[in-house]
Amino acid sequence: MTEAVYPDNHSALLVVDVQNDFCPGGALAVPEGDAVVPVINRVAASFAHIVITQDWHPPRHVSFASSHPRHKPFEVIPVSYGDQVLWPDHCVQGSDGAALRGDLDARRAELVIRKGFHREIDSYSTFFENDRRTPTGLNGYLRERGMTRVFLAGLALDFCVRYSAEDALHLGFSVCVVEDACRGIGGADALASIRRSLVEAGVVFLSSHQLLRPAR
Ligand code: VGL
Ligand code: ZN
Repeated sequence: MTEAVYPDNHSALLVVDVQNDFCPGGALAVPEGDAVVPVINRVAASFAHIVITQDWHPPRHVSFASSHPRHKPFEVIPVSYGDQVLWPDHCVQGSDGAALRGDLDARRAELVIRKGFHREIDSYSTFFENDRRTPTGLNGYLRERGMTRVFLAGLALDFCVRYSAEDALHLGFSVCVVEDACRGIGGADALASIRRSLVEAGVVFLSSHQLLRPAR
């Protein structure tokens, strides 16, 4: 039995991109993406601080294959800040696909942070856009409110969750991934290798069942 983890008052749950387009039936569906919702709803009770992120692209966004004639979704092309995977159009601002899942209990979230709204820059991480320079403001928010530890949950494990975890580590947060509250786009082998590299970097993977509820 692995040990219990107690999210204290300086811990935040980051609920990453639990949006219709990343769930089955959506434009960029993550396999079993909807399965994270009941887990997140349950673990949210363990946290005094909950922040939700939303992928929020304008039409004709640079990450959309449809913005690049002759290219197809899932191809990789060079853009100003490096390689960019091209995706089907997804999470277009104001669309149903961009909405948070209706069954996600967002009532106690203290902040909803949107990312990917600059047409020329994609943003996987909830801390920095893909140019690795443009901040989303989340670091400042968490710091100013005394947060030192982040717990990540949501979609997709191999993109937004992964880059958020790496940035959070570099920014000096202690970082946990609630593994059963995440799903990825890639296959099992790709996900296992990402997990290994994150663990090596210092990210703690834990199960939702290890999270204790604080006495508040
Ligand atoms: C994401 C691909 C494109 C994510 C967002 O939330 O992981 N992945 N946009
Ligand atoms: Zn996106």
